[in-house]
Amino acid sequence: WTTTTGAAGSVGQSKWAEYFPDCGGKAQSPVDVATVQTQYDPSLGPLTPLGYSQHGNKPFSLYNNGHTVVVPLPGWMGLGGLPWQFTAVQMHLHWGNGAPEAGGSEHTINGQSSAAELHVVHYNSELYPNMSVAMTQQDGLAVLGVLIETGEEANQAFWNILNYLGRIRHAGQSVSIPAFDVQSLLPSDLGRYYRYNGSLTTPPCFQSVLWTLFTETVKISHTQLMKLETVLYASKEEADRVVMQDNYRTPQPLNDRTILSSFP
Ligand code: SG4
Ligand code: ZN
Repeated sequence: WTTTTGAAGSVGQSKWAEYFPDCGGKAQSPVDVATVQTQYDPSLGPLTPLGYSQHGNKPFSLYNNGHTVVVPLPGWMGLGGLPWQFTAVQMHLHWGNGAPEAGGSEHTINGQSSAAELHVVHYNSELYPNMSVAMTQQDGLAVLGVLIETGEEANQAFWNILNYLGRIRHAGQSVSIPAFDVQSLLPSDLGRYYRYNGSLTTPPCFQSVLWTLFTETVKISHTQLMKLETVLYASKEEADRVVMQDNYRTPQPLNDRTILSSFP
């Protein structure tokens, strides 16, 4: 028996604020980027992933947390080019429902969704001792957002994750996978991006995230997208196979925020 659920499913996102007040706040994520309303900030230099390509000899792990597939990152990975030093924590993905042309990204550009979105989560290790403390602080987190589109060719870097989804079909499962170059998942141009202050896109929706959304998208093949959108279940029991789909939040009001761009 197969059912589907998603961010728009039974525990609908419109109800999040009843249980998690921050989800109803004024600086929520994701947002739509209306490009004509963004403001160029010449002080926004290129971001520099630190140690992303250095994976040592320990394997990575991959787990299904019932909402997405998560890859915890080793503590030596960080991010340069921000006002503080940030340490990588984990990366995960958001996607749609397998229908052709259906969106799956959280951020949209001029109202357009992309097929999926990769998030690399970091915490401010200069000011805070760990992720749990940092996520409650206004300047605690930095998340990189990468929009994913489909193209003709398979993206070899993404096979490092997608190849193993069949081993973590059920919520709660995890698998050890060969370590790989995390930077290979990112676009090549890390100098062109949008920047704004926002939140975690899932409850508790803490407004603690300095968001970076790269303008360059990365491409994966249709086959790769289908794998992402159909292999995982949001459920624990083999008996109820709730396909993990549409695990994205829809764009939230910008309110009085301005989205900056790193380019004119
Ligand atoms: C996903 O549910 C991740 O699984 C969560 O990570 C993550 O929470 C949450 O999204 C929100 O992150 O970049 N989309 S987001 O704003 O990183 C955190 C885990 O549960 C706190 C490990
Ligand atoms: Zn996310």
